Amino acid sequence: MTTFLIYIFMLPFGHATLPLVINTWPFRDATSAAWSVLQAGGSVLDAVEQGCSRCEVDQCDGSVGFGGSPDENGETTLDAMIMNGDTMEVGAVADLRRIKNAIGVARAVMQHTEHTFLVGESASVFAENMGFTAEDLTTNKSLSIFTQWLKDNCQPNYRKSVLPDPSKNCGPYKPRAMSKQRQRERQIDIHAHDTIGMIAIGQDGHVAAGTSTNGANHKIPGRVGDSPVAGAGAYADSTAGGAAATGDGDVMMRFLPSFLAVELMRTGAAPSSACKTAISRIKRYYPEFFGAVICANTTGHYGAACNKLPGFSKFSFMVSDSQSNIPLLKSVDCF
Ligand code: SD4
Repeated sequence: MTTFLIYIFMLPFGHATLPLVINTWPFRDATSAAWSVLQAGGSVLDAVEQGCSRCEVDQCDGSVGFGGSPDENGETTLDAMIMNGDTMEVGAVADLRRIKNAIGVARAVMQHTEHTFLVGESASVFAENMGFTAEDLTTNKSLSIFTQWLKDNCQPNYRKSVLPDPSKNCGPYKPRAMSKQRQRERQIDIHAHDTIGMIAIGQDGHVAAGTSTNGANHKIPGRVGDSPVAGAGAYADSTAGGAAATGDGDVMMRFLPSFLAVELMRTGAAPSSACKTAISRIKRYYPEFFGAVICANTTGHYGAACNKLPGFSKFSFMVSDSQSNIPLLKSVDCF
């Protein structure tokens, strides 16, 4: 009995049962959609695709998918990726225009090309040729975010070392000498969720992971974040586990946190500690970065970690496994 109790207390965050679906933020319907696919005998890739697609249709929390994060021109563009942890195949798209189902296009890149990553207008043409519907991704909401931003003299924005002073003026901008530049605080909205990252692990240990996002409000046209980059936004390896990240992708992608977390789980680290180490690595250089990582290993243990900031002390994520059979909201204290 004592040994049993000790064992229970030693268990890392989360019980270990397979299959498992875990995703960033409280996007319950996305978890449900992925779980239903697994329950119906579908593959983990289908689960991740369907789960993330739900957010692309429903605009989870009003923030993922079309009608969000208008860029400096007011346009919404999408980034997405999907990874098969059995074969290590990846399909990804970035700066995708006019197509709502970005993760569907990422899956098409994986299944119908020898490539990994398509971007921009050409990715949209590829999608249209593959039968995806072209639609306007602008909504009244994204239009009003954009209009307000113009009224606010294009604040906040991502420019630096340019003229006119980007902290007071709209563009067009020209480069200015680096020496005169004062590092401005990064303007990240920690309440905008923008991104779904999901991991699905089958009964047989097959791991898949994926992401879908509209990126960052007022991004510079052409900007690609971490979400569609394998090892940054998500990573899957059926010999170790899966991970997915959310937050300030411009910073996070420099550290490949999802890859790092999976590699740590391979060496035996518990998922929560793998996630923590991935966050710590970024924190060392960017103590104020906004971000979180979810991790799951092939035995069905899972965990998450986030960087504590004023206004961001807990990170919420969703889990579905055979113990609960319905999506459960979990949260972790940031550190
Ligand atoms: C990006 N990582 O494009 C995404 C944004 C995000 O919560 O995750 N927001 O930088």
